Amino acid sequence: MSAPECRDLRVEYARAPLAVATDAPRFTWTVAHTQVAARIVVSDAAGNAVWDTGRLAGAGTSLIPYAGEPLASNADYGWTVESWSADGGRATAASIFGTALLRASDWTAARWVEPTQQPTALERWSLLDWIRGAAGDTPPEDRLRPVQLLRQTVRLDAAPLRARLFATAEGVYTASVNGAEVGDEVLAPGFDSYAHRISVQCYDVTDQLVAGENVVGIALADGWWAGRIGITGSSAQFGDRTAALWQLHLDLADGTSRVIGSGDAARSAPGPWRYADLFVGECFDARAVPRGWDAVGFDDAGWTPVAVRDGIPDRLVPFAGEPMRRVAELPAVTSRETAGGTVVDFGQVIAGRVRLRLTGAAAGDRVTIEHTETLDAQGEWFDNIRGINKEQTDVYVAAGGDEVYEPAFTFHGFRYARVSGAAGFEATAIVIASDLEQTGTFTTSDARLNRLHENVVWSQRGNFVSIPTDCPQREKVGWTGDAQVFAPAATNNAQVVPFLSRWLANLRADQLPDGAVPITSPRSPFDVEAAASATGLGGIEWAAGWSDAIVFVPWTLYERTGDVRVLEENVDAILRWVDFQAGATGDQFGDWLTPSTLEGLPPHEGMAVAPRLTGELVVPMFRAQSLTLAARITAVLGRDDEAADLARRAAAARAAFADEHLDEAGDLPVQLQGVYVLALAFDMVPDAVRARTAARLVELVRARGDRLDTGFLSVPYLLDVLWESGHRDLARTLLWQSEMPSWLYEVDAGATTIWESWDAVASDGTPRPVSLNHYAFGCVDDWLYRRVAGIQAAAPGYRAARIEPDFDAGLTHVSASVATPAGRLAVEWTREGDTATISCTVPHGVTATLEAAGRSIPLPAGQSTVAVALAD
Ligand code: RAM
Repeated sequence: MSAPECRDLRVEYARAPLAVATDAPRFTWTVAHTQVAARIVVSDAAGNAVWDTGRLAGAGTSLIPYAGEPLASNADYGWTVESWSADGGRATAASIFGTALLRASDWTAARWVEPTQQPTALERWSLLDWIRGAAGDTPPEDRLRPVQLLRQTVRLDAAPLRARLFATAEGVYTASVNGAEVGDEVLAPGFDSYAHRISVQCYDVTDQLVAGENVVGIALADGWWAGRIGITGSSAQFGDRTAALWQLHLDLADGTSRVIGSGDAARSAPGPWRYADLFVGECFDARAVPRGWDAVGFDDAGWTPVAVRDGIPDRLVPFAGEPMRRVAELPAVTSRETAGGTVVDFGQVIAGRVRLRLTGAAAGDRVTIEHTETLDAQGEWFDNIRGINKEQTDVYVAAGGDEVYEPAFTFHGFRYARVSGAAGFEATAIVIASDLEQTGTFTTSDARLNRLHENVVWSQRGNFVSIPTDCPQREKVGWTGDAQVFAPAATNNAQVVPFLSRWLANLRADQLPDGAVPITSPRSPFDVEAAASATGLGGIEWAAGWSDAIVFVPWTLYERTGDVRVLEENVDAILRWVDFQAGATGDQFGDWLTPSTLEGLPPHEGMAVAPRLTGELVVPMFRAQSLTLAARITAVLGRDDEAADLARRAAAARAAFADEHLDEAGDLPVQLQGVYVLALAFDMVPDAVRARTAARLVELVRARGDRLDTGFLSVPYLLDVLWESGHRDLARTLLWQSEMPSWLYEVDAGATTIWESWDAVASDGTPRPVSLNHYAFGCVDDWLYRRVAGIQAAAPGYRAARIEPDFDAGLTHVSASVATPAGRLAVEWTREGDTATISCTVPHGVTATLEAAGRSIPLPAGQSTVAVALAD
């Protein structure tokens, strides 16, 4: 027995966070012993205890909510945990955390400042315009506007002991103090439903401030606020002018504190970016950098005063979760001269941008960087992302000499870049993502399966970019359906709770007064108007399987992490949604992109077929399943009467569905795999005919040559439904299938991410102009962890785990792990002939059972190895 030990102390999932966004943060640690009691003490900066739980017998180790004296805003705290083991041992550990500006009343000094600016030109397009490929031909420099710089001098009598800068913008910004950028975030403040909430960043600037004059500098671009965003590339969806807001909190040596804010002392001027847009790209003119603009001593006499807005809106919220950062760098793998420029291959489809190290540039050289995810079958340049304002092109105008350029206010989806106009250069791809802790691991004896998993991880990284998006190039939109189907897989690969919780806060803010939950979030006022004035797919405001994200995502997070607060935060929105859903009808996306429904038709006609065929069936199925999950959620929250009522309503919804849509043999009116999959997965089929319905699904799979024909909504359940109805071999066949449509077809075709369409690249290498980075179909990754490796949460947050590997998966070796709230749970199994050897690492606090060869074997905490003989 190892000595008792507490490790990995966290507050709101983060280690020693600078500024937690809540006044009731939760405390988590892991133990190397069986904990029987624990005590938490939180102390303020003066060392006074503000919370002492005393010794709590039976305390958990995960997400213990603060319940002490009210926490102050912008304060630092220390905390210690003591943990007692069963044999009387004791371990203790300590950590720290700080708080954000938690209350509206904290904004005492700052005012919104608007640089002098021409508003962003209004470019408004409909979905129909997009489909028709409509676009103006005015080049970006003639219709986009420059990034604005703001500078404000701050005079201090003495350097502070502690200083925090709280900042945000309507737009995207970088902030600096005395010429040095603060923090390492990119594209702050991130994307929120700005009409309802704008996130505020907190930076530690203690070491950057000096006695005397200091300068706070801000560079401010259109971003999601005013830029051309979404599928249609329409501009100014939240506003047509950018603005910034910041407040500096200083603690001084004499024991006093000072708060200084943005205001009319600020001055502005256009910066060296001729334009900067998240989709179009940016143009940076290095000759136009006003040297020293963000430092003391710069003469800003030529700069203009700013417009100062009174009143701080209550939409300000402290940023919660992980900011976007540069999370990796990829060197060029190959580079080739072509007529259009040098084509550089980074070997991996990513979201990010290219950093160029230029050599021998002459002043005024115009260097262009274009981006694409694939080349054509001949290896020539091919733009896979098209449409209005989808240029994905950055331009650098050199100052002359050896220079380094990395775009600041844009990111693109690409694997290849084409660079032209440079005398000499070295290119590096900079991967941009929300900087989530990467947690799960999964490798096997099969290289193709490993690549499939890696592709999912890359698509997760490439689409967890401030919000969960559908794709990082064409849309960058928070499609609720995509997040819904992918959430379970996402939980294995990264710590997603803070990230998805923040997105859910946006989704709740976007819920309509009648309870309808929109199909995308953050949703701009423009989105709302556009949907209201369109018909058909463009007019959809809510959709089965999309809007249900408000129920499914919190439930998934709870199942995988045991985080009850996610349920508490969302339950009201969930109940409003299921009430709305009770009688709702309307156009649907249905089992979106079902392969067979797209065959032989032009894409935009084909896309409308699955909605037409399956729309009417998915509505009642998601209605029933959301009621069931809502019943479970209210039960967890101890709202038993509501839970009973919801369960009754769910049963009635299922009975009505069976009456209306199932014939006596258990067949559905539409002969597509997806509706059968959903009917079985959501328990829409009475037990008496269930086997027959499953048999029909098997027939449908066989009829497609053992290939899947499932769309967005049903893919996540396909293999599970087959497995659970006893068709395990067919589930395995589908996993290993390499004919299109299939997961391994993409791998064999050289995919490095998950594609939007199974046929995005034909077998001869011919690409279609679609996204190669859509994670929805990557939901199968959850199957790899749960069924192939066999790691299953048998109770919320893995308090109980079932380890049930598939030794017949066609593999000789699998190694996988997930981060449970109690620590890492790892499984490694090998198969040799008829013997399987399973090694498990089980954290203290997880009750794990190995299910193998018909036996249930309890696994102790710590490491253990079991060998089992496999029957034929
Ligand atoms: C597309 C998106 C997304 C999907 C919707 C219905 O535009 O790419 O993946 O959810 O349509």
